[in-house]
Amino acid sequence: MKLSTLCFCIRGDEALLAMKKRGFGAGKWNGYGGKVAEEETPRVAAARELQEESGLVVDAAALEQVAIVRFYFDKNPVFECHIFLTRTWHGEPQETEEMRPQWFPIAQLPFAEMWAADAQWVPLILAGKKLEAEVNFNADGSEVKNFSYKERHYA
Ligand code: 6OG
Repeated sequence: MKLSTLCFCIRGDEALLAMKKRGFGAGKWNGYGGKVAEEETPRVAAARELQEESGLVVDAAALEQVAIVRFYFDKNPVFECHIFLTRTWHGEPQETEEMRPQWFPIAQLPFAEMWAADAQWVPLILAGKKLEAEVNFNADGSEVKNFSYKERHYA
């Protein structure tokens, strides 16, 4: 599976999402993230991706790991995604070539324009749960066939 990251910035009762303008998941709102490079930990990659795609500067040590989600497409393992939250950063989110940022009330996230499984696991982590989850989509990722999770702790 390809190791990847997602990071959600939280400001009071709002979460920062970004519209992916190109590449995998284009046209969807998502947290910030990307692939973990060879020499990196997921935590360091999450901080780097957030900075590259939004301009926000965050100390990797300040990121709180809240989940690992494994994404399968038609039962083929594709992404193992390490998911972080942060409530502290420096700067204001900027639009980049890849991402257009927008704050959303946590109670009104745009699930119709997000990955189909997000409605299942994103509310759990934004409610403070920590989990390990598996999602099996159909082949093109438009439907969730199976979703399961267990709660766990992260260091
Ligand atoms: P780049 O191509 O941007 O890395 N990602 C997913 N995010 C959600 N919410 N659901 C999924 O279900 C996802 N699959 C991948 C991980 C891809 C980015 O997209 C995320 C990375 O942040 C299928 O380098």
